[in-house]
Amino acid sequence: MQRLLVTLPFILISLLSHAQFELMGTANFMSGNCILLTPDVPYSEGLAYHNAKLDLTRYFEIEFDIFLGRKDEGADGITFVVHDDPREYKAYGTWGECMGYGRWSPNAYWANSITPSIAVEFDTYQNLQQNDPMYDHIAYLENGVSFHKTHWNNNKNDFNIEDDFLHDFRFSWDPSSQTITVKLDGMVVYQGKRDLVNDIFNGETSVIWGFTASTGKKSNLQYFCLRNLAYQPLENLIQPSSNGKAD
Ligand SMILES: [Ca+2]
Ligand SMILES: [Ca+2]
Repeated sequence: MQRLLVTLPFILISLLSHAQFELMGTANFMSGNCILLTPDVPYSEGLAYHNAKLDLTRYFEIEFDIFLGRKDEGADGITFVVHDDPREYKAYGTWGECMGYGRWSPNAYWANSITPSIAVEFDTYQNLQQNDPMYDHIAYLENGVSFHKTHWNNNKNDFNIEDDFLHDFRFSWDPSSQTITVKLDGMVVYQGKRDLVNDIFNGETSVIWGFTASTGKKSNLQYFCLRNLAYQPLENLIQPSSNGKAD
């Protein structure tokens, strides 16, 4: 039995595939290893959850391409969500400005929203009720609250992500420092420290993850494309022996 020498920065646990996603609403499989969230049709809502839960006790990095549309005047955007909602793979939030994730008012507890949860929204339409700026932006959200006090727009008042391009999205979680890092096209768009297991998920370490999106009066084609899910190097990883069993 020999130990595997880890030379790559990450061990790829899985190359993602279509079949690993559970779809709701307008979500549908597309060609090119992509999953449709909403067509360019008003009042659509689509969600896609990976069927294997994330383990928050371990480092991970998730990488996708996201597409937010080709009309600068479209709506509403996509969220990446990590949740432990009791509805599990049937959990969804309010359509339109809440992007299938949140609720229109923080105090509207009766309204559909995904909670307990964290999310990152890629917001392409200004909704004053959610404190949106006039330009496209990215914001960190918790427990189904779409309202946000801060956002990221690369300090550009013409920031636009409905530009007919795929955008490289990465989300990483480091449990040792309790740090969330979100990147878009190589730029850090959110970084924060949070004890996710205790402060959000009430001690639960195994959580569901995926994407939500919606349209409202205005719309856009919105989808994501599969790339990688990677875990940290495993120094003690044991290579299976020739009979397929590890010892
Ligand atoms: Ca825009
Ligand atoms: Ca919005």
